[in-house]
Amino acid sequence: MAGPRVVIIGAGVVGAALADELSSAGWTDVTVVDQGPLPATGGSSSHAPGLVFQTNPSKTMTEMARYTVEKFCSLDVDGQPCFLQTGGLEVATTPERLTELRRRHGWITAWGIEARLLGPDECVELHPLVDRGRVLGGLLVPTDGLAKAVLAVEAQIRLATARGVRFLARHEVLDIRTEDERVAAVVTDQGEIPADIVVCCAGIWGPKVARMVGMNLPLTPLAHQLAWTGPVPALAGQTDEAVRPILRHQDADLYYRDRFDRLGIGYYGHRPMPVSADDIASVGSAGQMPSVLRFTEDDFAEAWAETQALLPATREAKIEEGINGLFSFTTDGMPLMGESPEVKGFWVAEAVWVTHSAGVGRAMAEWLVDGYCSSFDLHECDVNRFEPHQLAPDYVLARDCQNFVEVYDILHPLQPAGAPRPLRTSPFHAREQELGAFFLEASGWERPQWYAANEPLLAGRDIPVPNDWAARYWSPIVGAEAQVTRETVAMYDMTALKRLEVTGRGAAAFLQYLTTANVDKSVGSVTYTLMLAEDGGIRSDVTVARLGRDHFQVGANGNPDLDWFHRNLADWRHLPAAAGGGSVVVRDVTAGTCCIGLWGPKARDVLQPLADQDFSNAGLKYFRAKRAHIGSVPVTAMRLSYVGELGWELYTGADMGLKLWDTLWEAARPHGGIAAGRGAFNSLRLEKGYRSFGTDMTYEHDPYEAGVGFAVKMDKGDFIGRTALERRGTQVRRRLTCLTIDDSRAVVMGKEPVYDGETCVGYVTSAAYGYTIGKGIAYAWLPAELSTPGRSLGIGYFDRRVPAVVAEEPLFDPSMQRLRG
Ligand code: THG
Repeated sequence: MAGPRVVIIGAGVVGAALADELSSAGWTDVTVVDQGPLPATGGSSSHAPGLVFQTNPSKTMTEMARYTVEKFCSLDVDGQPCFLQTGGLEVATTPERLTELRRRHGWITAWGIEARLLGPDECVELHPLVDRGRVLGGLLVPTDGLAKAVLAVEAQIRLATARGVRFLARHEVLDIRTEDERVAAVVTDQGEIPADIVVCCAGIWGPKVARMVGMNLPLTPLAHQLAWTGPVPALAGQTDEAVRPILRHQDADLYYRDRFDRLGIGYYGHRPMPVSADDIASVGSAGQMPSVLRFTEDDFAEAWAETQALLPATREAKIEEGINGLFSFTTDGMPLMGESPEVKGFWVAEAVWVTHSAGVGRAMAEWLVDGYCSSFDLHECDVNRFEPHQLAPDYVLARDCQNFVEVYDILHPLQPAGAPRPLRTSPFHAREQELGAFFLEASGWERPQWYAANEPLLAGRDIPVPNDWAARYWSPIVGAEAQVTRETVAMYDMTALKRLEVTGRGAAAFLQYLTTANVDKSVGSVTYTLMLAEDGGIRSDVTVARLGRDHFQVGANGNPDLDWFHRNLADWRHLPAAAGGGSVVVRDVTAGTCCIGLWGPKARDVLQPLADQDFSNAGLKYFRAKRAHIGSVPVTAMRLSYVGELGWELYTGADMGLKLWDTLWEAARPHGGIAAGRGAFNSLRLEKGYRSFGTDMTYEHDPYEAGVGFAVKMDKGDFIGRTALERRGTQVRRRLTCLTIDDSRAVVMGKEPVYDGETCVGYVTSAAYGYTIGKGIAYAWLPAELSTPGRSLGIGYFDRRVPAVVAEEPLFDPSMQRLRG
């Protein structure tokens, strides 16, 4: 009844929240160990400044922040509140920032939290210390505020303790004992604690703890400056801890909070100061606060000057104390949550800030108890999302430091990470460079967005130029490449598409169980199918090609897919051989192979003369695969197209990739063929209505509302998620909906709010201009009753409302003549 034996390592904001949530869900055989005293353990929670700004480009992060706010508002310790709901104010002192605040207002509105854009006078009214002459405007989120982290830890410890959870202070974890690739016990300096499940919530010590089970945890503790002024005369007599909103001055990498008549000042503008987790003392040996380093005054000089400029009243005050406090940063700014890929029962909830802590505690508790998380979509948080190179210490350190530098920067959604680049290059890379490719990055792969060499194609074409923001990382060439794909033929570098090979006697049965469509078809079949979680949410959409009786190639979306296969395989292996158990192997073959998508009405004219196989419609039908030679290159050809045109994905080994490119290129040129980039690709797939997993649909959506119910075959045998789908039925409350935009300059980017009149009713997932249909396209999640074709809505875009109309989809070739011809 009490659930499995759980040991949580770390009693900071995350560990305490998890203990509370687990015990409230009925798992009470829980022990929380911490090397420090309670409730101020000496980790990051103990010195966290406590500012909770909920606004975030990630819907999940905003929702976890919102949960934290709501929970902390309901907690107190002997009457002392755990949250001071002061509101959160971000001010702009540059025109660029003012524009950025409008974008941020869009996100927070889209994610369902009330927020307001303010003029300069209103900013000063709310925060009278702000110099009216310096601010151009602000963004106010009234529910933001100050978390009292240590109090919140204490409150949650009390709740959990009352349900039987044990908290062991001053227990240093020395090792984690495993048996048969499972956790067995946590070894502390005061003896062993047996465990079925261990959850590492050790914050900045996380990498050290994870290494005890051989797990590489990609986070870096970085020092961040927090200073406190002495009394500010203008604040004299303030008897409440905080009366003004918490304040961000992102143009100068600064934030502020009240503490009676003093101010706390946080600063991200200094040089990155990374610290290796191994070099952080344990609490026992360092006294109270190994997560707090000495304040380096020189690094703060500019912050103080900027502060006196924005808040002139601080000129009458002095900096009295300060710290360089350690926090965790990750390569993509998201937390690390989930189970070790190798040691069963070892879980992590790491790189979590106070802002999201209670939400993460909730999510982890659901995940552990139910096997999935129903309150939050965790696909961006999965600890197993990383490609192997993203776990390299050099990469992690460089990216984490860069994220520190960029923490308040205005980042375009398409802006690629800077260094280290290039990392992964396809065999076509040299040719792409010769064609003047403008590269963006995908899973470390350099991927052309468009090719400068295609500039002459613009002659005679009228490609609409989008507004300023959408015109970044864009060229009119994108439009020309899209149109030429529909007119003649184009080559697309599809190498970044993750490819998994599934082989062995049980492969067909294994894949049947993991996916929603029937994939146990004839050799040569290709099937578009979904993978679901137990709750019926979409885990991924994949193509499954049967290349032999016991040999499948899966076109996947990322490392979480590989992890999902391995995780389920571990259970599958226990099945008797008769049921296919014990003989399935899953391998990521992406790096050793490559792929060109050859698509367009002339694709067959290019390919057939080069091939030793029949590529006529009779020779290889739509969604069929076969092996062939293209010139001297052995390929696997799959007839399908994410851009919605006749053609094939052509796969070969990395060794012959260049030869494949050159062979196709030479044959395509006389037909007017080109190389085309991802910009065109994205526009074409939206015209065709093809969803992109992780953007348009994800864990929180079921197949019917996402418009991919056709890929679910309830008349096949059992598969993961089937029972949940039966329970849910095909009725939907909300729907992924296609909108079109007539104003050709108003190209939106994704994550914008969608309005019905003055009410926000949903949000955009992905968008592009459709160069064939001559309209802007935006997919959006909307209530089902609003998703009827012809309905007029508005998209909130910076300070504008872009009129949009619900459209029948797909917008291009609904009868599939292009693809099946
Ligand atoms: N190619 C391959 N695998 C992939 C992708 C790909 N796996 C990941 C991702 N992309 C999957 N997404 C899609 C989306 C749509 C289609 C293929 C992959 C597609 N859909 C047809 C349709 O909806 O009309 C399929 C219809 C059918 O089931 O017959 O083609 O790009 N290899």
